[in-house]
Amino acid sequence: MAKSKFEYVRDFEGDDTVLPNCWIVVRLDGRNFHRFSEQHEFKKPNDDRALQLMTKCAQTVMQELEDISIAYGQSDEYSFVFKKKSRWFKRRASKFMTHVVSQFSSSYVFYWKDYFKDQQLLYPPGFDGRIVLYPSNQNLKDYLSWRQADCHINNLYNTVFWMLVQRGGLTPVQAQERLQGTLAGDKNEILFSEFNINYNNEPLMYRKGTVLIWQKVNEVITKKIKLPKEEEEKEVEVTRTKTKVVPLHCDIIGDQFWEEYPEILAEDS
Ligand code: DGT
Ligand code: MG
Ligand code: MG
Ligand code: MG
Ligand code: MG
Repeated sequence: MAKSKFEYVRDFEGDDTVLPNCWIVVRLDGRNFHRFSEQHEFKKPNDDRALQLMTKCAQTVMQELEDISIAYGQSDEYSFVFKKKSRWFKRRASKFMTHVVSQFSSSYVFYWKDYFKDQQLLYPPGFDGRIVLYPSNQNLKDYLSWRQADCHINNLYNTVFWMLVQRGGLTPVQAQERLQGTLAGDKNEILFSEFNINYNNEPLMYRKGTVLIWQKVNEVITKKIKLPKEEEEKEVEVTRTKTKVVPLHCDIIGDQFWEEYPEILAEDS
């Protein structure tokens, strides 16, 4: 087929193929969710509806796109880890990033009403995305540990902060001043001695964030079958194994998680 004289413009497209043999991480984050959470009256410091909607969108991303082996989310962010050996879209960075962010954003709007039953979506939310490559398993584990440590630090701070404001009667400025320079131990102590709260008993989803992994689950379904010698259709129960995306709220900084799920970092992934 003859080429048009315009074809040369293709040469201006840059090559954004990512390095082989590296874990490909795409992290997205809600744009100006400080405002978005205020306008949609998110519960402070943690809104179950908002966190569960984020996780629903992340599950959708894992199911719709190829080669994502694990995801981790907290607050208004989610990270998706693509397999080292993935050949999806010839490993083009822009394809990974844009597919993740657009699938997630449309899901956020699509599933909004399932989670926020009494709260209308007031304007279209947006998410930013970035892509980072990690060449070793240790780098990848450290990346995920960094995000989970961030979740812990922010959640501890926010939990005490909002206790001081909501139950301690402090203004936000006073609460901020009270917490300036305090260490984790001091914050735990304030929660315990002033509000009778043991931080370790706060919900795991708030303290650890959400890990999404693939797991085999048995599903029992009823199937209609017609036996050759019988007139009527018969209902029978059959068990089938399906691979599903399951949410966990567990520690991923220590070794235990990685020993329990060795397939996530397996050499051929
Ligand atoms: P950005 O990401 O630079 O466009 O700006 P923001 O405002 O999204 O900042 P970011 O991502 O550092 O912080 C997340 C914001 O989202 C933060 O203001 C708290 C809010 N947020 C996230 N999850 C919850 C929640 O469950 N409840 C409430 N009340 N706020 C939340
Ligand atoms: Mg930010
Ligand atoms: Mg944000
Ligand atoms: Mg954020
Ligand atoms: Mg196309």
